[in-house]
Amino acid sequence: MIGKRVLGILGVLSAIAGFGVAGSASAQPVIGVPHEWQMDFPAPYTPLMVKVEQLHDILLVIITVISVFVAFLLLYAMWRFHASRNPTPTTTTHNTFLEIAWTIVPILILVVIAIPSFRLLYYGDKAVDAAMTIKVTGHQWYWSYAYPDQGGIVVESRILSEADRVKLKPNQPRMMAVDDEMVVPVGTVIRIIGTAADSMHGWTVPGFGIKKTVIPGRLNEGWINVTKEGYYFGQCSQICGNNHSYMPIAVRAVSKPDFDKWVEQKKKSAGLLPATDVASATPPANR
Ligand SMILES: [Cu+2]
Repeated sequence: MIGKRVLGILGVLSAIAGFGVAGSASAQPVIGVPHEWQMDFPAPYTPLMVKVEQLHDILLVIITVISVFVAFLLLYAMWRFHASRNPTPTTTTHNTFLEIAWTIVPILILVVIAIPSFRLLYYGDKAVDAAMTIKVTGHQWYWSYAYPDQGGIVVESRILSEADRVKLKPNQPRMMAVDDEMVVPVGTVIRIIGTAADSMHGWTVPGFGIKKTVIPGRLNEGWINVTKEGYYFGQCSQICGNNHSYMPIAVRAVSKPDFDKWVEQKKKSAGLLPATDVASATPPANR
């Protein structure tokens, strides 16, 4: 009976999940957003986020074992040494072996945890063989994205105005959609360098596993390699002033040919040099 009910609930849940996927199916589906009743991480869309989740899963096992062990010891001590069972307490105060053990064992556990943690930190730290670079700049209160390898085009990304926010399209989640998003090609290692123009900001896209604090006068580095086409969203993660919550991050991952088309279009509208192979390899004259 209970088994049947569980199966029924699972059926309903999978139907809802299936509907959600079908409902958002379009040329550029919105995939990197939080979902209602989400309990876990967002789905990973870069190799880095896959590794972040793997480390999380290992740590979850370790902390669960530790918590269960400590809880068992507490409960056992409460039961075994209760006044009714143990009317005359022992006067023992020290046990050298135990004290060394409960110092050494946690140290060893921390060392074991440190190895994959540091590996992951260095994995996400620098882009190896990046195909292109995007420079992210945090402003009060919007983002700008410069593409030095694409002739220096710059995208300014602002939250949709109040007027636009009341007639949102399906691919524009409320408070996260912007007027002009960062566009990246899929399957490409992209170096992200970040700085800020005024106060500190945080360029954070959960689905990419990237969270870079951007600081005026400094350049921080990270990288992404997005595996799936679609819209991804994130938010500024550094309290940066009164419009901190109004500078969302929107990234659109497209195929490489579509990215080239987008670059051409941006160059044209910015009045940069005509796009030939030679021209795109030289910095624009008006910079
Ligand atoms: Cu900010």
